[in-house]
Amino acid sequence: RPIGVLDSGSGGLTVLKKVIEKIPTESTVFIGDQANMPYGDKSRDEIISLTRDSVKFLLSKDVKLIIFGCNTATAAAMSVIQKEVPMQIIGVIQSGALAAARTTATAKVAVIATHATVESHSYLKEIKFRNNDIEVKEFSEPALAPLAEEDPAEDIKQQVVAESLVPLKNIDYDTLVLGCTHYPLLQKEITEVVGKDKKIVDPADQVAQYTYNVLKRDRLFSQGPVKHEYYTTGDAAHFEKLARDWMNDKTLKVKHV
Ligand code: DGN
Repeated sequence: RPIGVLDSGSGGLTVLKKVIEKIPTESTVFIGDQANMPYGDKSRDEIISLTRDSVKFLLSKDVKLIIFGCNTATAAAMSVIQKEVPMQIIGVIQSGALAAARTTATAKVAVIATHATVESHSYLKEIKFRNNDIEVKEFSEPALAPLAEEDPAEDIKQQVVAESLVPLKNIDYDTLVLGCTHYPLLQKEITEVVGKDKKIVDPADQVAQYTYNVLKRDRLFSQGPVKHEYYTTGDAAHFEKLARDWMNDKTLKVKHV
């Protein structure tokens, strides 16, 4: 049985890629809810209801485990939806918080995320839960997920990222958490703006490790042929181009649902 991964869009691919690299023997089903993207500016109830629809889709594909490859869905919907399904849901925020707490040497962490994730203060709470001495500053970046999704020309990406990250200039931190799964798609531009001296945490690395641990603990490893399926509620051609580039697979097919 496959592992299911959901997101509001292509950001979840950054999680999926790390999971496949870590556990190449597993089949996966990915659903991006591009038709309703971005989630970051929606109400908690709306995010829960949209995430529930994607979970139902993944259940119809007989998944054995579900990864919320979306910080916004993890913050708003994971605790509610976990009660409704029989298998474990793995979110991205606990993993990101753990990685951040381990990475910072100065106990000063900055988090960039969607509005909904910042409003929930999930990163602040989860990082402080691990080490209360760490100072956490959260910044909402409404322009960045749509930017990654649209994937415009390089100069436009650089300009929007530079403008969005101006508030980071005035604070003291050594570790930056990419608190939205779309942001690793812009990691090159983000690194250029914040400087190479900052440590950048992509929660997906820890998510992949944690997923491996859960499969091992619950004896859920698969044997046999591996298949990766991709679905979107939006424009399949646009998503297919982005997914082929990011996943490095020129034959990858995306279906509309
Ligand atoms: N990729 C999602 C996240 O990690 O929060 C949200 C992107 C969005 O819908 N704005």
